[in-house]
Amino acid sequence: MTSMNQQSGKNGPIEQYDVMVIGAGVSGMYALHHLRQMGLSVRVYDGASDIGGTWWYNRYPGARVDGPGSPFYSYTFSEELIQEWDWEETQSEQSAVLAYLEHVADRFDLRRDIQFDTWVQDARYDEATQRWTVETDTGVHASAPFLICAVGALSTANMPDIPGIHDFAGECYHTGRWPHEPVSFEGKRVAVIGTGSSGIQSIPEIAREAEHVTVLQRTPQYAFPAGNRPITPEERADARTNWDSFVAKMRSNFGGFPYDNQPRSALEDTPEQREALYEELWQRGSFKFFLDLYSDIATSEEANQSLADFVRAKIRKIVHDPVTAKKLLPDYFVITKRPILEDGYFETFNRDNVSLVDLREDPIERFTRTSVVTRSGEHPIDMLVLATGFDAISGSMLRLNPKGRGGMSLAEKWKDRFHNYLGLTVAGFPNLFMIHGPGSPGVFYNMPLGAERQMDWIGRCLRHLDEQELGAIEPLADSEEAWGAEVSALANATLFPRTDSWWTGANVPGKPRYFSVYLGGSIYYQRIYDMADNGYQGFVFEKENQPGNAEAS
Ligand code: NA7
Repeated sequence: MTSMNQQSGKNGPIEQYDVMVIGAGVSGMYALHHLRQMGLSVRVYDGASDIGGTWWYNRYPGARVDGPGSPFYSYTFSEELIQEWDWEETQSEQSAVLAYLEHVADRFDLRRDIQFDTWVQDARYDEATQRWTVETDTGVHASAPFLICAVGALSTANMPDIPGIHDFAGECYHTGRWPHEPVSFEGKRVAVIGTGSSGIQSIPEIAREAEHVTVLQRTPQYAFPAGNRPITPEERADARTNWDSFVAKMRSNFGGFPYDNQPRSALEDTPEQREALYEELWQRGSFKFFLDLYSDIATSEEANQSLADFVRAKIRKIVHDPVTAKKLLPDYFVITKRPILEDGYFETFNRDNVSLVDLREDPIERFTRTSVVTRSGEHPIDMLVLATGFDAISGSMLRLNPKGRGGMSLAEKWKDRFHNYLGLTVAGFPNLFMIHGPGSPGVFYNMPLGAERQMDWIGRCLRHLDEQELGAIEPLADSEEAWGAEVSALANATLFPRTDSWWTGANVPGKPRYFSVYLGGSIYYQRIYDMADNGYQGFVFEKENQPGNAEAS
């Protein structure tokens, strides 16, 4: 393989690398480290001013890990990291996660190969040279045989298109693009659109300070107690002493955390026993709620109903005003939208300075310079918070919109479905790899660990190409079709596709509507390694610099 040097192109010098990585978040940082360890020259580009990706952007008040949490939401590639990093809480706040990532960047001297404040505007494959070239908004022109897209599953902000929204003259912030300067809510009338994780985490924080908060809710949500607590010295010592066995468990367990799933069906228990379990889990809180639940909550309507009823009863009990409580009651299958962890969200509606607008009966008509107007009337506001989420999973790949063989754009290829093979590669886009893209377990798995495991596979694939003197790899169209069928078959065995969510693309108008995450959990990693062991089954290779000389595998 080549190393970094420069060649001249018609627009000036072209930097040459072995691999270019787009994105310096959790995935891109590990990609850089791993590729460097392989002895490759790597350049990483990121539009942000520092590392962290989603954790760099999402600094809204109340932002926390809302998965199974610390210390297992972390890298596993270096044991030193667990030995030297003190996680303080189970649901770490954004600043703590970012501090950890900064520590990783320092420890492995990552920043020297990352170009920040640099947006990749164009990425295209050249069939003759078997190389990708990128052009950036800072005038960089660079080329490498391989392009790794670590662009993030939750990084392209979803901006609502509401009449007059650009006329609003007050402060306006999207939770996924929160300013770095402190935002004061004091004495302000704030409207919040959106009640997903970001809205539900930030609304109680905003309400503590603001003069008034108007929550504009399109879909009521099931939310569960976060149960955040300090990590005890014993837990920390246990994680450090037994790190290897924790990692082994993380790698074998379904979701990538060292916790076993409850194997029992809800229907094996009496209603009283179910109620007792739900109450116990509710009191304890945390994402472990979902792991310790019955095995069929996401597959059996009856099991699902029992938990949905339990949470609805809790909401009715917590919220004093019955009219508000009724508006807050969700009516879809519980956990078929991303489960949310909350800390005082429902209680917030008992405050005098918080009101709820149910957009399903009272939709937003428009914004003016000073207000939001819903069907029932005008709400004067000083600040608008858009907690409206992301064009998730596929959105950032489409924003990059790489051009593959014959100049075909990814947007063209993905207009009806996010065709891919193994959630890693795309036919017509040789030598391009995705981390946490559609077709992978991505957001249904411990994301730092998932990124490591996908990247290790990619590294092994690059080594294979080098050893075999192969110039390009891409999947066959048939392989993509079979993989797509496998993704859908797994999803269709559950209740997930039956609810509108960002998992199904329903939150973004015009987006292909299907459940694009691979629901096999850790089985996925076995599947992709089996494919590699079987001679990269389903892929086609080209010899170095001999385009068109394809060898099916
Ligand atoms: P989510 O979970 O996608 O939530 C976005 C919220 O914004 C949700 O309540 C949406 O309602 C609402 N929304 C989106 N567009 C509109 C418009 N146009 N009008 C009214 N309401 C709207 O994003 P989050 O940032 O909260 O969380 C994303 C993930 O980050 C989270 O799941 C964790 O994994 C971490 P809807 O439900 O679509 O009706």
